[in-house]
Amino acid sequence: MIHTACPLDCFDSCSVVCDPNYPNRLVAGSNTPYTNGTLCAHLYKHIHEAKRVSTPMVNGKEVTMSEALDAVAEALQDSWILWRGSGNMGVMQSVTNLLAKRAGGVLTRGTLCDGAGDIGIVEGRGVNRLLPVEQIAKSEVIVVWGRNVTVTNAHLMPYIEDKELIVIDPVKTKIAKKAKLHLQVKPRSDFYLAILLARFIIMENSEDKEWLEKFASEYEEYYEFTRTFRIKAILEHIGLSLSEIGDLLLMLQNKKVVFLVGAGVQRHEIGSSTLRAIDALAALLGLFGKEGCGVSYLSNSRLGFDDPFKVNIKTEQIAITPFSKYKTVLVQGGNPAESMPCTNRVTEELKSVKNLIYFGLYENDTSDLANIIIPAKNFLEKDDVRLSYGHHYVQKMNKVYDSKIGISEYDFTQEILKRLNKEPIESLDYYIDYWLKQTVKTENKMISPAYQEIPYSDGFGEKGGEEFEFIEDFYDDFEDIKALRRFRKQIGTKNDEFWLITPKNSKTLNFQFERPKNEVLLSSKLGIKDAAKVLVKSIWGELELTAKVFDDIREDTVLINCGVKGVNRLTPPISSQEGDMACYGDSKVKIEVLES
Ligand SMILES: Nc1nc2c(c(=O)[nH]1)N[C@H]1C(S)=C(S)[C@@H](COP(=O)(O)OP(=O)(O)OC[C@H]3O[C@@H](n4cnc5c(=O)[nH]c(N)nc54)[C@H](O)[C@@H]3O)O[C@H]1N2
Ligand SMILES: Nc1nc2c(c(=O)[nH]1)N[C@H]1C(S)=C(S)[C@@H](COP(=O)(O)OP(=O)(O)OC[C@H]3O[C@@H](n4cnc5c(=O)[nH]c(N)nc54)[C@H](O)[C@@H]3O)O[C@H]1N2
Ligand code: SF4
Ligand SMILES: [Mo]
Repeated sequence: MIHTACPLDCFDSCSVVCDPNYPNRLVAGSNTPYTNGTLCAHLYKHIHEAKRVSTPMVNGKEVTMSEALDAVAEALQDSWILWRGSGNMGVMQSVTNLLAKRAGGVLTRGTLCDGAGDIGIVEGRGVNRLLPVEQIAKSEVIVVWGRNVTVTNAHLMPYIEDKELIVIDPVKTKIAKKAKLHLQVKPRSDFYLAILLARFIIMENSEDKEWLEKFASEYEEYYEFTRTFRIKAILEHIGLSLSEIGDLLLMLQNKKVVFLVGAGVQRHEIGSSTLRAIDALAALLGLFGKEGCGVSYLSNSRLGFDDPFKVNIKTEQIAITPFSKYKTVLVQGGNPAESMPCTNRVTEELKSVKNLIYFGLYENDTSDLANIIIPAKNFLEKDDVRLSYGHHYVQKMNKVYDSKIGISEYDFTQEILKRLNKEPIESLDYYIDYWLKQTVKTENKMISPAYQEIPYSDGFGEKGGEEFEFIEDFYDDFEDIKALRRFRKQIGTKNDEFWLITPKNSKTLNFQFERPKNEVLLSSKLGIKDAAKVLVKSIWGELELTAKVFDDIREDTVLINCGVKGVNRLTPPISSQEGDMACYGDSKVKIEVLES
């Protein structure tokens, strides 16, 4: 049997085994205990259903791989930028950083995913350490905050099902229906909710003074900061009642509490402050460094590793990559023409570049625009190492079979460097070993060097011993931006606009596989009939969709699934205040009924 791991962008990073005689029959492995005997349908679709690009193409003509690589080498003599998506989460994807370094390329910085939250955590705690699943399992109360666990993180369910569940989400998700308390908060208001909760905890004298004196002694100054926000204004802004807040506070007291925070709370300009305020709340309750307590977010999977692919070269912010500044754009493992915010801007820019190279596994909206297409190898056809943002196991991804289709990222890098007469990089084994030798080995498993059984038990900062740092200043001018005011002037007032949320769904993995139906989900209170044709408009673009009445959502919010074709025409071309992160949640929309 050959061991590998699921390469898809997912909290669970499942362990996979393959019988080389039946190489496409994938079975759950045991290199991480969380895989627990089951793989999901995404992996099946990845290998069996998604239409693969198999032939290299240059300017619409089928060519050999060698000819296509010649064309790439030629194109990289112009100014160029590498834009990498998250189609495959193996570490070897980043080997192309070395190509950028040696061949004069530019990289992107930041993420489309979790970067605002990550920086908010780092500012408060000094380092974003993963809360081990074992600690989540030991908790008594779980607050699921903007994380759709049953859909995006299903392998965690057995660890939390028996706990007292609180869910904070604008949607009554499947897990919200199981919860003891569901706070159906307004989108983009979690920062304010966390501030209010912090203030009430101190007003009621229920903060953990003993722990705070030792590890977060500036909590009284933080209390003063929370007092600069008006309670009444916040309650209105978050769309919750005082009694709901009271219920939540009661459930959090003197219990082992874990906050399971997802990417959903931080897809905003202010996303870093949101995570920092949630962390501050956890600190007031003394939830760090203790068994069965903590805040779990998407961790930095490379923490503690010396990264052989780290380079120090020019970068552009990923969410607003200015493609047209470059003659050549190399897209690897991603689909910016759909996944980036503000699709109208992105496609216009991608169309304007001289050479758009797509290096990927499937046909997608970006490959449709590209003039050079390089087929990639899939994860069964190459060696790699899988880290995880959801657990601390490290997995070697062993090649299962050779294939004539495509080229690996490692070979791509070497072949282009050769064509450009640049110094070759080290061997593939060198890099794989470089990662693996840094892991900690226990009971036939490999663990990240950053693993700590109970993170922050010695305090904060990279080495411990430091205090938690509370947020001291904050600004939020969303309602005041010029573009939003102009939009309101053009097409109506504040009262008929809705928050747009675009969360993940069970059918698709980001913009891959079966695309969700072209629907916008909205409350029956809007009076729009099921199946009506509607035009959804934001400052940045518009999209025709079918209305689907959905009473599990707030009436001031509409939902379009991530993966719906064109959804990002509606999202803004901005980067978060900190963390260089895309702000998919910073969009308000109007709905025009075209045909009911
Ligand atoms: N099936 C499936 N699984 C996936 C993916 C997928 O596409 N499909 N994608 C993977 C990737 S790349 C990632 S980053 C993770 C992300 O997984 P999650 O962290 O679960 O993120 P989202 O699905 O974006 O949002 C989670 C929840 O946040 C809610 N939400 C939206 N806006 C707000 C808000 O302002 N406040 C609050 N409190 N809640 C809000 C949504 O309704 C949703 O229920 O999932 C991974 N797993
Ligand atoms: N509106 C809205 N937009 C979003 C989000 C949202 O919640 N709402 N979520 C954002 C998030 S969290 C993320 S992570 C991004 C994801 O954004 P992207 O990574 O750009 O999107 P994917 O659709 O996952 O594209 C992955 C591509 O990788 C390619 N691929 C797969 N395996 C390999 C391989 O081994 N090698 C190579 N070279 N290519 C491979 C496939 O061809 C596939 O098309 O989307 C973001 N966009
Ligand atoms: S749950 Fe996630 S890691 Fe596991 S097989 Fe499915 S996509 Fe892959
Ligand atoms: Mo993501």
